[in-house]
Amino acid sequence: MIMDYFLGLDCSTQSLTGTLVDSSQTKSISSYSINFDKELPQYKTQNGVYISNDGKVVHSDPKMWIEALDLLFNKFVQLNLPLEHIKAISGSGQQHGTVYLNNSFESILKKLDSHQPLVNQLENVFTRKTSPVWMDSSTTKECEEIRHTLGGMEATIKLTGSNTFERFSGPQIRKLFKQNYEEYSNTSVIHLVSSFLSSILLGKNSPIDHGDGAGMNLMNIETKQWDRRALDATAPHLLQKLPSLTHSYEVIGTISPYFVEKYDFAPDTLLIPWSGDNPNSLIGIGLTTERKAAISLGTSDTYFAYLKQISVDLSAEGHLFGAPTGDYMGLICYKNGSLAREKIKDMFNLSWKAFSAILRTTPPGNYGKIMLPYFFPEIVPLVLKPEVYRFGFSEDDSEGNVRAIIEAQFLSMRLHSEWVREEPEEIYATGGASTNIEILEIAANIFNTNIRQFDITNSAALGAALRSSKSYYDSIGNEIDWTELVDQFLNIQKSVVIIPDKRYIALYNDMVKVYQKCESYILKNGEDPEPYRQEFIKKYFGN
Ligand code: ADP
Ligand code: XUL
Repeated sequence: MIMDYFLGLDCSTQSLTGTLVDSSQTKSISSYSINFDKELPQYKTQNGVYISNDGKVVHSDPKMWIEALDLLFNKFVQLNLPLEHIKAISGSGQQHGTVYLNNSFESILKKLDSHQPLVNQLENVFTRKTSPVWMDSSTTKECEEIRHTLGGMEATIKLTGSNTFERFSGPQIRKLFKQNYEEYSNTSVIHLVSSFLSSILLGKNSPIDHGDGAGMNLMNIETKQWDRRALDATAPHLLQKLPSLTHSYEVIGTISPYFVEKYDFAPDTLLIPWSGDNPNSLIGIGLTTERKAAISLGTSDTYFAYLKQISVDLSAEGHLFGAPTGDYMGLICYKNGSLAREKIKDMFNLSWKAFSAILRTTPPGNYGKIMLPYFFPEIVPLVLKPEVYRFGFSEDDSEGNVRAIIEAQFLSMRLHSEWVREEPEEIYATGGASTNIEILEIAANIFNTNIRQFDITNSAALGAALRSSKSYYDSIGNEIDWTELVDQFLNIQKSVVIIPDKRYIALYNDMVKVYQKCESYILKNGEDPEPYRQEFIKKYFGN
């Protein structure tokens, strides 16, 4: 039987995953992962990163990512996966992170020796040992400077699809240029995590796709070209240092001989540009039409939706990225996602099972106990100094804390996602925490929308595999429609629909208002939320 295999790789915050799909009649999906902390302990990362300066500076090691790539492919060989039958490969990277390389990068890639590990040969190509990643929030000054040069917030949003954000690549590049001019000028090429790993597979510099390129504050969101004004506002001679931009679905070449010789990939394996994890997830979770949305509960929590047309968030909290289909996606991102949930879980020495049991036995509304969970600096709303605020309960109240963090996360998401939320008929859930049905039940009640849980929780790797299959079939004249393609792979998965409990509609409609009062009291000197919170308690808990 002929099998058409496609590979999607996902270099996320905490792991590298490879998802292999068989696109022929049989249809199958299988996934394998390398966890950075556990399987590459020599890099000494915690949750895949290094955190310093009060949580503001967050970097990772690009050498760890390439070592993980060799490790994952070795695992594939041990498992006897049919690498020689893979027709095309694409990938996914945590967004915004940047990798700084000198002028030997491309020449070394062109003559890689398949008897040596990648990491040994690429040791000296970095002008900066570590890479700032999406959790970094140390560039407030640079954000202000770029925004000011571009004519203010609204002009910046309309030009690049987002306000300037601390973690975005442009402000990060500007920070390097200002703080370490030598490293900046020694840098010949600046890649994103996605285009960096794509280059390794390709054996030369890979382009950046429009999906991930939109997370840099450097790409014109309408023309999808590097924008001269944005480049000039960021750092000198930047155009020379950036790879070209391309559609996410373009074929960019074939796999480098290193991987053919070492792992037995076919020499004509096609490569499709890597994109960001969220654009890939858009495909993996099947959002190729409007009226559906997704929540991704990974290291970051994100809420996103496919958009046919350009639509920006002038309140400046959200982002407009390119979608792999060539259209757009709207997104908001939280830094206090899984790692904040883990903080509470670990604070009370709970397993996920015990954590979920508390969610099952505590009431919606949590007796009016409300948390603002800024364990780490937050993106939405912008909080630079991490601090956790509790209204009506203490730090040692285990039950109160467990429910409060989950309710806070989804109340905030409901509040801040309105610009991208055209009343979705259903919200699809993905990411590591989407296995947790109790968490999804709270989300369903807060959004008052059905939430669908899938058995594949890494939709970014799956999305990359599906993207590579689409480009491959298109390239051989066997065009397949995006929606038809994604539906085939959604339909073979088991999925569970969580239906909101109508008894809590009014409660959460009221609670989101109290939550908003708490947020604006702390962050914007708003009025005291206490009378509203007391009224809420009286109405729903009777004392
Ligand atoms: P990323 O892709 O950003 O590296 P993942 O999507 O793999 O992250 O998610 C990893 C996170 O999933 C872990 O940090 C962990 O907190 C969370 N997780 C795993 N299992 C559960 C569970 N049963 N309940 C809640 N969260 C979970
Ligand atoms: C999105 C964002 C995160 C990262 C890591 O803007 O910063 O979701 O892509 O997953």
